[in-house]
Amino acid sequence: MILIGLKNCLSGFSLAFCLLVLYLGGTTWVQAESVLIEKIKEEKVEVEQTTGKKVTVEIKKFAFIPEELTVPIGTTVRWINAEKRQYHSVWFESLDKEEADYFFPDETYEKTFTKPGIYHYRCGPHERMKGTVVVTVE
Ligand SMILES: [Cu+2]
Repeated sequence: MILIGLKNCLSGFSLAFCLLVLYLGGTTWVQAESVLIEKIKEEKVEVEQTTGKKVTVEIKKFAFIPEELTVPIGTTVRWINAEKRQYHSVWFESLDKEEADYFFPDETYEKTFTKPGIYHYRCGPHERMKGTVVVTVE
């Protein structure tokens, strides 16, 4: 294939020019292939989303337990308010400008993480209550 291209090309141009053209053509093909591979990976990630597991974070004595959590992509995190009387919220300030709704003892809040990253959150009414969810690709 390359030899045929080289032969055709050589009929009118210098060898160096022809090799350059063939090289650039090859590079473009490699780039197209890597884009395709990325696309396949993305599709795989979508499949994983539907098979996501659930992880629970407890809210007790004005703290998120565990405070930091690492989960694979597609996981649904469920916060349960385990206080006796106190309401709280789970507010991802960088994702939502509007403060999240409060939830009361024995109530839950859920969020499914579909993109890898480090997600910091806090409780709306209690600024000192902070937590982090780290979402990994696998
Ligand atoms: Cu709170």
